[in-house]
Amino acid sequence: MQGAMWSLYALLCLCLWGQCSCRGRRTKRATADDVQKCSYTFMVPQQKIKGPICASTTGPEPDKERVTRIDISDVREVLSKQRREIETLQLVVDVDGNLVTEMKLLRKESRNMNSRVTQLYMQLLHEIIRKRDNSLELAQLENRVLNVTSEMLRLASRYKDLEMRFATMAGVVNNQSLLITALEEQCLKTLGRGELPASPPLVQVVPEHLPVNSRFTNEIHRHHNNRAFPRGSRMESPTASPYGINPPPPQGTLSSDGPFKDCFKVRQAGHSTSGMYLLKMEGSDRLVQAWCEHGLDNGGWTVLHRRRDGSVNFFRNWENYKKGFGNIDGEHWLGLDNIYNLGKQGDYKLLVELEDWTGKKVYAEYSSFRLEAESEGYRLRLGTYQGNAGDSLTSNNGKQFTTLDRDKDAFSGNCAHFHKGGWWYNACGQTNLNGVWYSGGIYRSKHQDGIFWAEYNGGSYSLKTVRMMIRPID
Ligand SMILES: [Ca+2]
Repeated sequence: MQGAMWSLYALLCLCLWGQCSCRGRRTKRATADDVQKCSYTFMVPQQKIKGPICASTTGPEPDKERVTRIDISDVREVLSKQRREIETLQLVVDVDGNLVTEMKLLRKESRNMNSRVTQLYMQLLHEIIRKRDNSLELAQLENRVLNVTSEMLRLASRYKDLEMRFATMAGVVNNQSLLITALEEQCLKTLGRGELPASPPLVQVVPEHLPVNSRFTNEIHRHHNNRAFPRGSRMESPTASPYGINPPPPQGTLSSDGPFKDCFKVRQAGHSTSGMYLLKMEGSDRLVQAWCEHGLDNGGWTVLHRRRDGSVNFFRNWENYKKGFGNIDGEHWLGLDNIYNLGKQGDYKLLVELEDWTGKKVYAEYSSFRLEAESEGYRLRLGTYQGNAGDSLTSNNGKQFTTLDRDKDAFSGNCAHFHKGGWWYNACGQTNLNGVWYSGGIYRSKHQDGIFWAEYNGGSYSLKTVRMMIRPID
């Protein structure tokens, strides 16, 4: 069946092809030699033919212009060959394109490499320069090390010399210490004393009731030995006295009247204002400034001594205590000579006014008061006591005045040295009103050198203010 179909198919194709070629020849022959009978050659399959069959009687004639299968096959072969060549050429072109791209990449990479090489070269140069600089710096450091080493050697040499000198000096000091010790022993033997003087006995009087508002402090507000006086202070020099014949102008109020015999005469003259007045005692040609207290007990009190703020140094020598020192309107000491001259004029009584750190004031009054002459060491002569402060001064009655440079007390040593003042010391006594002004009341010191009145608060309580003043006996 299938073979029959293929035979029919081939016949149809040949028939169609024959018509076309016949028609083409017929067209050409119609123009050349008019009519020429068309002949066809059919290849009849072996199957049974059921339709008309056209058969050529003359057979095909060779046509030189006719394209044969062979030609087509040749052309196709040529085309195929050319196609293969084209494909080959295309492959070659593609390969060349790849090579060009690769070349471009290689050139780019080459440029990058050149740039990188240049950079590395610059880095290398920089490194070389830096190393050269480091070498210079290293050389400088080596020089400095050498210099320092040299200096160290020199200092070591000097240190060694100093050590030798120190050893020599230490030997000298040791010899001097031995010599000083021997001299001290020799001095003590010469003076007939086998040992240094002991401290005076402490005042044992201890009050039952201390002031409740006392500030318990060890602070030395203004110590006599080391305090510095401010510039412009009216503090007098240790040997100067403000109570000479021609005293300097006073700093406070000074009456133009006078001079007076004493402050009681000032009061009698009608002056009722406390302040500085000019006095001139009988038997003396010296004018003396003094503070007259008229606000206490009808006034007329001549102030001999005043402490109130520690502004004046009371650790002074004999000459100072004789002539007086300090500020009349502040802390001062009127002077032993002036006190002596005052007492010579009549019968005076003494009032001692004490104030503690609570503001409480007490007093001790003595019915009579006078001093003996300088030749007697300004010996103290007191009457009987009355008052509310307690009697701490009677133990000093009949005693000469003692200063650091004139020891007249009953103690083996110098009471002025221990109590840091000047006073009619006994051995050494119950009072020290010219001692160190301590702030706050209770003070601590190796020796009792504060301003104390033993019957009032004891020897370890330094009073805040103190005044000693005299007035004729009523
Ligand atoms: Ca003595």
